[in-house]
Amino acid sequence: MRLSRYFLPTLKENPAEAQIVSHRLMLRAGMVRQSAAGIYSWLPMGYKVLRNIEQVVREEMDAAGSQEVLMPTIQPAELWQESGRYDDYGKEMLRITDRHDRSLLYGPTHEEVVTDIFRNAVKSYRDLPINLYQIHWKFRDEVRPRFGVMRGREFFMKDNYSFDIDAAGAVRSYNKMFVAYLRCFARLGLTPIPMRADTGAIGGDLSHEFIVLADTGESAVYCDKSWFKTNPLDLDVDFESDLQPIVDEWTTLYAATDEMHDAADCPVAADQLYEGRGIEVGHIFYFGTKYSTAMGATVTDSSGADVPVEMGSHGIGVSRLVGAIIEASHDESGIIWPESIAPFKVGLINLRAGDDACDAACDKLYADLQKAGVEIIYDDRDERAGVKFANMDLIGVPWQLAVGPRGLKNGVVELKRRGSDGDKEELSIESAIARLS
Ligand code: P5A
Repeated sequence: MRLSRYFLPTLKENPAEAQIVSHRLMLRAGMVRQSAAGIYSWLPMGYKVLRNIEQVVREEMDAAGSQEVLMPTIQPAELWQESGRYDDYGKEMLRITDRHDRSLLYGPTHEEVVTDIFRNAVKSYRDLPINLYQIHWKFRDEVRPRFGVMRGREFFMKDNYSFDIDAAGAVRSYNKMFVAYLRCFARLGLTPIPMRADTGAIGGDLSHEFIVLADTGESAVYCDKSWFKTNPLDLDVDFESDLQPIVDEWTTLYAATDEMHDAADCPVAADQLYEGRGIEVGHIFYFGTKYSTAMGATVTDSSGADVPVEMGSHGIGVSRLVGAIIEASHDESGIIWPESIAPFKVGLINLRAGDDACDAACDKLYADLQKAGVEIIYDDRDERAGVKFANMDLIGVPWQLAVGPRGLKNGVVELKRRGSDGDKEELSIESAIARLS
């Protein structure tokens, strides 16, 4: 992509409405624009990052054996009346009346819709377990939408739903999601802390939030200091094996949310306690038969008896992750994207656009790297070098490749890794192509 033609409305000044760094940088880097309170449009570069994160999440859900579906954003009120949540959900639910006076709502979550699909289609324990997920928009009329996409009203969520014949199966499904989340967040360059959590409006009595440490986060974190020394994640997991030991290893350090920590039988000893703040990027729930009993989602078990199906649900805040990753990875000049989700891997900077030698070298680098399948943004604009470097720093492209007349005289271009304290390497055009391909 040539920057001269790319729709990237960057801002020089810090927008006054943005209180935290990720919100500031997302606006300044031209990633999103607010349409109404807590409702955002995603511009080309922001959308590219959102899609890249979505893809990592999708790959991990698929690896864990879940199947992707797409459910409607608009749901009938009847399903929520059946589950008993229509009144409970309160003002966070956006309620809609259609022209026939039927009550609808914009889904804040999809337990009811998926349970309805299940009860109409599955009748026998032989068809279980089933795991279904979608990556889709939700709407929650938050009292105080804030921090940009971090607490939006309309937001993008991955939501997975598991169906099992018994509690043991449901725990296996829970563990698969637990481990899939660890892998997912590790691929996104994050270290998540799984914390025992309150189940709130979703229900049930087993749940874990996955928290990323950030001073601006809205969640309190209590955990054992030794947690930070451990990194037991083996990315080569066989999802069919017993995952309980991995889950145990990640949950024995008493990490907990504040309510859970206060209620714990053996809270972390004062001298070992880390107290901080973080962002909740995922939340998994096991709620047994709460929805299946209320909505009559039963299957026959091996003895021929009808039993309500055991369920869980598992969410990842995909749009929130964009903000969380920026909170975890930035410096005073801008964003530092992990390579796994960067909108472009290479930023090519023509230090003297209009100079024949510079233009020719850049054209070759641009064409050859594109041919090699490298996502590249080429700053071909007639701008000062300082402006171009500042722009590349702001938008966070992992590799910056600068081409100038002085270097070219010696047959070299300059390669810099974003976030590497300015270490630059000079290399020939051919070796730059080989290195980045
Ligand atoms: C799990 C999947 C659920 O809704 N039902 C389906 C369950 N869980 S949750 O914890 O309420 O939400 C899952 C994740 O969504 C993100 N999230 C938000 N992101 C941006 N803005 C919001 N207002 C918002 N609310 C929730 C969080 O990452 C949360 O963990």
